Amino acid sequence: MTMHCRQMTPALGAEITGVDITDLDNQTFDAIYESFNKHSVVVIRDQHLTPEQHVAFSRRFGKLMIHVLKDELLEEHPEIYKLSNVVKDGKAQGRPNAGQYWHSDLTYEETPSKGSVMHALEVPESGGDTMFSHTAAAYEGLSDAMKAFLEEKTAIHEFRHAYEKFTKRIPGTVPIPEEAFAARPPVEHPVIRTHPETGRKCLFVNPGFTVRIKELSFDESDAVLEHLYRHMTKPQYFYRHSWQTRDVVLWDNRSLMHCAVGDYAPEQRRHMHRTTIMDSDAV
Ligand SMILES: O=C(O)CCC(=O)C(=O)O
Repeated sequence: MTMHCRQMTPALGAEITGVDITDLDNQTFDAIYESFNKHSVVVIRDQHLTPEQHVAFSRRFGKLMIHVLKDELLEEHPEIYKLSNVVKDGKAQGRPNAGQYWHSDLTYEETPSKGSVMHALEVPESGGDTMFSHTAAAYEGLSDAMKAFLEEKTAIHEFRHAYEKFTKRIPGTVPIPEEAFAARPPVEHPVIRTHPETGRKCLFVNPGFTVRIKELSFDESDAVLEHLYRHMTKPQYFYRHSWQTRDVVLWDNRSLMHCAVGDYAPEQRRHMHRTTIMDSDAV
């Protein structure tokens, strides 16, 4: 098999074909890793993975994180977070409507995430895409005055924020237990982070988990964040992924935000498994 890599947009995204990620030599893995750093979203088509193989591939990128929502983890492999609208024998097979707001995974953790690896097991006939926006390209598109203003600013992130602001408004949302919120108190991260592998500066705020910019008043923080979010979601920083069954999509949480599109009919099954890699450079 020969690996082929096709860039999707100038800012982000690459599609890789001709690989079997269950059987990768080091050289091919290094080429995928390089593509992950360079393009931030890497789509690898037609992968038939067991949960063990999904976890083993993800571990090649770093230590894996365990999601705080314990009920949504795969029983035998708690590194896998299940996102699903499938109900079997009256039991939900994962968290429905997850991530339907702009965010980067797990920025509410003390040590945030390097990247995520999602395997599509069932996808709707149409809809259920995931949108990605590039936070380094967006940073580079700011004026020098705004870049200077944001330097040394700190943002507060909290898991509860996304639920209060977005998720609980979705009809049929499954409530999140108070213990999960209590287990993830607010944390602080710089508003601008330097990507440890590319050296590019990235905006590290997102509508889902960023509560406010600490050094500003509440009103000022709301205005600055609203401006940044409008800027970060401009089409030139954007790639929209239309899922095919058996896609594996690898995305960089240091240089991206993403948003799941909740536009599919409830009878259209969408069943995904996700692992999340820790950013050990941030420890
Ligand atoms: O289901 C998706 O498309 C993305 C879900 C999501 O936002 C996440 O895994 O964080």
